[in-house]
Amino acid sequence: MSRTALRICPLCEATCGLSLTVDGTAVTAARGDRDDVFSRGFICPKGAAFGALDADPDRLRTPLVRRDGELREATWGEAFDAVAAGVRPVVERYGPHSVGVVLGNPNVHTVAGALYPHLLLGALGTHSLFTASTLDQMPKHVSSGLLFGDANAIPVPDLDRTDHLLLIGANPMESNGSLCTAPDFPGRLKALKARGGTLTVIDPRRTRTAKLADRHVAIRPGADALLLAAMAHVLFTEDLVDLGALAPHVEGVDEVGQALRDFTPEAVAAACDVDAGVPRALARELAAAPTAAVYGRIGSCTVPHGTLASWLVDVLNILTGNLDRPGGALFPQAATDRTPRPAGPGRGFALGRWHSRVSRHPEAKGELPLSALAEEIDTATDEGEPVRALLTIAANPVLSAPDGDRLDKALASLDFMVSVDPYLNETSRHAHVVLPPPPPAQSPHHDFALNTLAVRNQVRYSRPAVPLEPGRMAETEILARLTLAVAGRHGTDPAAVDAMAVRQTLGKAVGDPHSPVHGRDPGELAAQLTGENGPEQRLDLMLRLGPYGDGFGARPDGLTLQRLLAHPHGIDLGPLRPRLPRPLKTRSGRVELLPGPIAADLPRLGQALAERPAGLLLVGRRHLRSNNSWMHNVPALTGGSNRCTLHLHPDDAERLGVRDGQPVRVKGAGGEVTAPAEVTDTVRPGVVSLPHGWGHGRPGTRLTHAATVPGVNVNQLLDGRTLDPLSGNAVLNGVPVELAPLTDAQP
Ligand SMILES: Nc1nc2c(c(=O)[nH]1)N[C@H]1C(S)=C(S)[C@@H](COP(=O)(O)OP(=O)(O)OC[C@H]3O[C@@H](n4cnc5c(=O)[nH]c(N)nc54)[C@H](O)[C@@H]3O)O[C@H]1N2
Ligand SMILES: Nc1nc2c(c(=O)[nH]1)N[C@H]1C(S)=C(S)[C@@H](COP(=O)(O)OP(=O)(O)OC[C@H]3O[C@@H](n4cnc5c(=O)[nH]c(N)nc54)[C@H](O)[C@@H]3O)O[C@H]1N2
Ligand code: SF4
Ligand SMILES: [Mo]
Repeated sequence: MSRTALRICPLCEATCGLSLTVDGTAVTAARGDRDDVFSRGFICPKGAAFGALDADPDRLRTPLVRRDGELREATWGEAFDAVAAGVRPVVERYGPHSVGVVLGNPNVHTVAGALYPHLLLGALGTHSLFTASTLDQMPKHVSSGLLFGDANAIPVPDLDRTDHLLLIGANPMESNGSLCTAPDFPGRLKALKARGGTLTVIDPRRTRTAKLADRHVAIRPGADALLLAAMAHVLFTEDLVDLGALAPHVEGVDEVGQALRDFTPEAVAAACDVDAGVPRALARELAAAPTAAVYGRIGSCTVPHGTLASWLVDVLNILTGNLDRPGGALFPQAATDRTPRPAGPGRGFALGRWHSRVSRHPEAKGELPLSALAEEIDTATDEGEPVRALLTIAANPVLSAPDGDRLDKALASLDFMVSVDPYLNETSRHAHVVLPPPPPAQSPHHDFALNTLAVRNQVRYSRPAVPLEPGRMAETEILARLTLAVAGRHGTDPAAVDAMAVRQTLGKAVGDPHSPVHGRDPGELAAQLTGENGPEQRLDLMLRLGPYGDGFGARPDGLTLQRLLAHPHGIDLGPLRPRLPRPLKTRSGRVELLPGPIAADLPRLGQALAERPAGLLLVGRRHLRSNNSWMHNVPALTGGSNRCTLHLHPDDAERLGVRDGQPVRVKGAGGEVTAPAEVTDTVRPGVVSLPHGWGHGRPGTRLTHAATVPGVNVNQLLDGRTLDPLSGNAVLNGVPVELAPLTDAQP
């Protein structure tokens, strides 16, 4: 007897609603949910493989604990005993910063990852926090922090209404979008064109997205900040600056014009390797469009000037009056956001409140660069203790961060390591304790993080599609128990963690004059929470205190968990709306268009005007049937065009004597790898491309299928020393490399 269960897809940022066919406890099919208020039936091949991914026989079913050097199956009780016994002595002997925490990408796709890491970090009190954000979007957080006073206030392009989209270093036809949650991004791009809108794509590769574009600019990698600065320059010199309704909320416009005066189209042309007419035309088109949105992603962030490029994206949106207006770039308002406060000055955003121990990298948003994790473990200094114990949660930095070989050795040297991960992979193989979460069908889903980046305000919640298998533990409970174990409260009922979170939130809310529950009794409010367990009660709490919530009776028709459960396909909360000045938390209460740290970094960009890289530059790429490092174990998602090959342009292939399919040795600052060449004119001359997340098959891993098509780890070419200084983000694109073709006989 099969049944249908609805489940939001957790596999990428698009958050599509799926309709799963469940036979017993197995998911036998996944289709797009046509009634989903946001995704309307869209699904991609990864979502369609939900059942195979869920049932992957290599998923761990029980915790593993290292005994006599070997990872062995253990009970949950034994595993948490081992965690407490491993972490506490390190904290007590060397202090809290000697315990590192690594949070990986899937934390933005799980309920557990949204509700517990901050509590875990609070319990530990460590400054040694490293996340996938510094391999990804930290430059955007820093630019938002500086411009708007809130690192999480990230404007998203109004995809469904804009007349003109300028897309920089993003390939949503493969990635399905990022920092812009939009199920069926491809369909939304096609709709933009169908309604007469225009699409411009800036990318060194002619991607599937670039093929859709009205104009494709194949820029030299790493040069976007220069191109965007020249565009802003043109807006000033051609009198095209028009802030419109934004004007009263923005300060520093003239100062930006002054600061960018050297970045003329002629001055940037050679470094970008584009004609000076290009930035001029792009700026004029942007200014002339009735509405327009500038949007930058991975290719604009993971480069040496990532924060400046991210800042310039919003500067262009602001100078053309497109920030915070329909059809431009707006701030979403998610159902679990805090109740918006009245406008006014805030606390602002600070960088560098502490520094990494070895290379003195400044923290950003409470994080240190993931590129610096290996040295924080393997290098002694007089400054304090190295990281001696590590907790990795949903992260595989051995493949996703620079210089995996060094990190691999560093992890092997730790006193103690815990991984919360469903797989024994390149990273978790070093753990002393592995705590496996259940497969997605057995987990609840709500997009706490991604709804704050969605192109339409909406709210959806899925309860687990399948009950927890015997012997499994919900990931929410795993993280609650982990929090207690590292805090020295091992053995306490994990419900205490949720109860504490509820008490804290309510305590603040009742004391806040702007809260709908101001002055009420927290105990009485807590007793009203519904939900089957602590995490559901916390969701209920956030919904009820949020911008659409019932305010515990203050707005009787408002949102509650019960109301959401009555709408299994979700509740549409309408298109994005202008919200300024309320999201601003700068000290001035306005958008600070030329923040000090940005102004101080501009001379470095000035130096880049003279750069003319002579050799080859490496960029990455993504494939629709892959996701970072962990989906290569599902046969349906590998093979075909999803292979770890080195793309290079026919001109470069000819010059270097490389044949299609021939193995090529690629050398970078951090090491070398060998991959088969794929000669293609989709990369521009002077650029080669390798995808990331490959390089499987190290001993001690359990990824049976992935090990048969291992690919190579592109991040071995990086040494981790090249960062965007403001954000600490790794430079993963525009990396200088050398190629040497191998004869088939050479290894
Ligand atoms: N060269 C290069 N490197 C890159 C990038 C690039 O473009 N180029 N991209 C970077 C980006 S944007 C990112 S976000 C990072 C990603 O890098 P990571 O954050 O390391 O993420 P993944 O590689 O996706 O690994 C995710 C881990 O989570 C585990 N996992 C999967 N589902 C769950 C779950 O439900 N719960 C738990 N606890 N664990 C789970 C997987 O088994 C895997 O070990 O990679 C970065 N690395
Ligand atoms: N199928 C699939 N979907 C994914 C993922 C995945 O691995 N696979 N990962 C998810 C994650 S974690 C993220 S963060 C998002 C990322 O989502 P996107 O940002 O859309 O990621 P990419 O597809 O890597 O697109 C980045 C583009 O930048 C280009 N590029 C490289 N260097 C430069 C440069 O210097 N300048 C410019 N202008 N362009 C450059 C590359 O050629 C590439 O086409 O995707 C998410 N979705
Ligand atoms: S686009 Fe992303 S969210 Fe949608 S089905 Fe594919 S993997 Fe899942
Ligand atoms: Mo990412």
